[in-house]
Amino acid sequence: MDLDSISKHSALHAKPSGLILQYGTAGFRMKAEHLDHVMFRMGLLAVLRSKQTKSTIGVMVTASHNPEEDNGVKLVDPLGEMLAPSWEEHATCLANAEEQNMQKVLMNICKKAAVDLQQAAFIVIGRDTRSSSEKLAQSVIDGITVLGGQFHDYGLLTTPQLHYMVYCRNTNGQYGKATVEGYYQKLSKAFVELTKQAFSSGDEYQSLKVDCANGIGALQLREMRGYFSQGLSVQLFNVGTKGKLNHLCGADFVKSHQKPPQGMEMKSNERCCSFDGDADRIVYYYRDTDGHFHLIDGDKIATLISSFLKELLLEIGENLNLGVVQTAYANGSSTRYLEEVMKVPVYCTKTGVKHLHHKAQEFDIGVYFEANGHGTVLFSKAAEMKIKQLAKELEDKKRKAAKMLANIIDLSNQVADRQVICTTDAERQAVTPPGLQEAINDLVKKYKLSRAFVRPSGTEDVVRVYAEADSQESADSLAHEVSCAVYQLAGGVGEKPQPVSEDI
Ligand code: G16
Repeated sequence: MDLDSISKHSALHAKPSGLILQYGTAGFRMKAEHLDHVMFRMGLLAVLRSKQTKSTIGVMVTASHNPEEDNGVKLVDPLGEMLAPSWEEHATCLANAEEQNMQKVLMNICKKAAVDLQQAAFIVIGRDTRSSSEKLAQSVIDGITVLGGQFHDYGLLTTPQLHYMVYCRNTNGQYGKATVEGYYQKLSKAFVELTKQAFSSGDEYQSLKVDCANGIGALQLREMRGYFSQGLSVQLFNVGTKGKLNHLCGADFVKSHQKPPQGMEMKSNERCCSFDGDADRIVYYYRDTDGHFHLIDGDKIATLISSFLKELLLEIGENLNLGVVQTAYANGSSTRYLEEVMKVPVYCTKTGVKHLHHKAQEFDIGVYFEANGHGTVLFSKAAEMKIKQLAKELEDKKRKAAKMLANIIDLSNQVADRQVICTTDAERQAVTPPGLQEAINDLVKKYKLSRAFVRPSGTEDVVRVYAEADSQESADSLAHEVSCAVYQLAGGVGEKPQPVSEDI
């Protein structure tokens, strides 16, 4: 490691003095103008992680659902999963090191993580459509090259596509081809097969309206739709030509405002959905014939997928264990329905795909979804082999069910000052500031079938307030009261929070 050269280049990406950042729910995020040094340093870190794991590592430049002015970086580990927690700590130390300490911090990471510096390193890079992303991706590349790493810059990609590229490269192409075309082919083939099996002839041709949040999803889906044109007709909205990224549109907007995005016309019973800025969230919705808006968020998606999987498992007669993982944001009714009606075990983890993913890996089939639309289905290697074997051996209806399960495997890309509030119990109980949890408990008692909690966001400088109750009015009122308690007990700084609640 040429430490002098690193220091020289690092000075070209100097850290604003005093700026302290934390590797949060999904990497580093903040105003784009403060991120140059972080990107350079994450280029360095990706090389060390690649050397240590002897595998390809991914770096995604995106701030996902955040406003256009923000940016961020997510690191992707060898099997397409989020960076390991011990390396999140290294990332935080490196991002916060003052210039004069950079060499020492790098050497420390190498020592603690037993990095073999002689080992080769390979990094793949993707970025979203933010105007700041291209330059920030270049800073990542500067960090990679100064440490002698090799790289492939994919340019504009969705986050799930970058996860896919990493996984393909580390499985020698067995999972699929590490190209954008390979991604389209793999997913569309499984989708077209699955829909052929699911519908009998004479079923209506399916169509879907997609709100692309004015982000990268528009570019990729425009290319991809040609691959599944037989199974689905897709109309794109909010494609980035007029509106601002994530502004009045996108999955986060639709979920938190419980209404359609701007820029999309909805007729009754049309199927619609929204992505977020890097297309790793999806929520569906429709209007019924009376004009009422219905949202199918992550909770409902998890329930629908689990019912479908359960039916197929019953059909093939296999007793594979199926579990669902949610976060504290999951609506209580969805949890009750899964546990009591569907008899599926449900687990609650902290917010962040990385936490849910980890838990879901404990099952033969783990369905995980955050209410905001992040999620997928994980199949254990043993379950995957069993299902693929049965798809060859079984006959008639059973064979069809096994084939459908096999297509679902290929379709699910299986590859994660507000700090005054500290939480415990999967972030459902506030430990600090003193008195806050007691205040929330007292407020909750005033409403029927109610629940509420607060937690500091890991991606934005806000405190999130969640509330549910037996009516929209009560939920709104509880959310408002809880946010007032937060405002008072957390010091009364900043803007008074504007809660958004949800009917159950
Ligand atoms: C990221 C994470 C998600 C998390 C979301 C909000 O999403 O990947 O798991 O639910 O942030 O986190 P918080 O409530 O801590 O701000 P994205 O789509 O922004 O990458």
